Amino acid sequence: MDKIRFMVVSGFLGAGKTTTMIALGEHMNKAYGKVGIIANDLGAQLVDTNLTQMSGCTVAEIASGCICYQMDNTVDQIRRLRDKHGAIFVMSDIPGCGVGALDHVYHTLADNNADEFILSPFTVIVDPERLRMIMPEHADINLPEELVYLLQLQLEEADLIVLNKCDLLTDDEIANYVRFLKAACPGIPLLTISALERTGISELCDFVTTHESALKNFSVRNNKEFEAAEAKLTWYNRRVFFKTNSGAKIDFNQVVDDLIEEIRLGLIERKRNVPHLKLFTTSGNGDYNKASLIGVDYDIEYAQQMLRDHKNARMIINARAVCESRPLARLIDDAFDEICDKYDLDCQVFFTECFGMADEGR
Ligand SMILES: Nc1nc2c(ncn2[C@@H]2O[C@H](COP(=O)(O)OP(=O)(O)OP(=O)(O)O)[C@@H](O)[C@H]2O)c(=O)[nH]1
Ligand SMILES: [Mg+2]
Repeated sequence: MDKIRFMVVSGFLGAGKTTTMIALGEHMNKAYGKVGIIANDLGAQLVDTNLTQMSGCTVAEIASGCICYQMDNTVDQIRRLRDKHGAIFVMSDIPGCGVGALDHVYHTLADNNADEFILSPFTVIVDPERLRMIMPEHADINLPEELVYLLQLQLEEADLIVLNKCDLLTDDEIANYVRFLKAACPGIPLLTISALERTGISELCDFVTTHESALKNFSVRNNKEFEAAEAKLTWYNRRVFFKTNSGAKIDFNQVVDDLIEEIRLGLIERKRNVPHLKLFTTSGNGDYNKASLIGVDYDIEYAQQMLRDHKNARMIINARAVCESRPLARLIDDAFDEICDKYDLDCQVFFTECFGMADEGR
């Protein structure tokens, strides 16, 4: 049997891992061969899985924990994508606070399954806006020092660095980021793309299908600073069903917008932040809204908005916040109350979980 290629896509919260995997998946399905995507995150009810499925890519989900700690499951999922769906290339992301998959995943596969898998470059997606934190300007983007360290660790781990969101930059700015990354990460290949506008994707495809991981020795086992960075973050996942009490159709784009603004205000009041807040809202008939906020100081970004009014909608909300878990859960509850009053909505909550990485008992 031919070997199958496997690749991990890493990168900071909101850097564009999911958008890049979708862009690459769509391109490779046409230009290279069948691709499978594993959407990996902590907890259940994930916006990214829904978004990736809407793209038409073949998707498997590994929720409830990083692939690093469930290698048997990961290998099973790769084999299933190969055997059931004919995938010749599988990529998986890891949670945006993640570091260590080179050690846990790549080295394990190289040691145990070298006859079955080719390991494509361990690819780290970088958002230029976040990069400013470690550039000479030391931009203060309202995130704690511990997360600055996390970004540095992620860069160190890379076989390939991909500077994303280049559509937001001038040519001079791109050149400046490239200069910085080449000096800060010597010897690590670098590509520039816009996952959103699909530029640089064919070059990325060529690179990851013709190169292999250098399998560097890089580990964060027993790294207390890494644990301290993870401990700053709280994960919040909720799924609800909204229904207008009057039975009238309304614009759920407005509901999403107001809900995010309420959460933003709640976080600002408490001097907290949210490196990535994601909402996926759908009427169930193909019409959907996908919104992201990558910090309280930024505008809301929409990958897609609803095209029509609806009288009900299902919503998944995922927050990866720099905020303690109980106040986060409370402020999101308050935000839901506000929008239910404003739009006269009935809101049935099916699922909520909220946990800190350092919470005892997990
Ligand atoms: N302008 C621009 N925005 C982008 C690009 N790629 C991603 N985004 C936006 O950045 C936000 C985060 O993108 P995601 O793909 O969800 O990022 P992620 O790394 O998967 O996020 P997590 O899984 O939460 O860590 C979304 O609003 C995207 O639409 C890009 O190339 N250009
Ligand atoms: Mg993602």
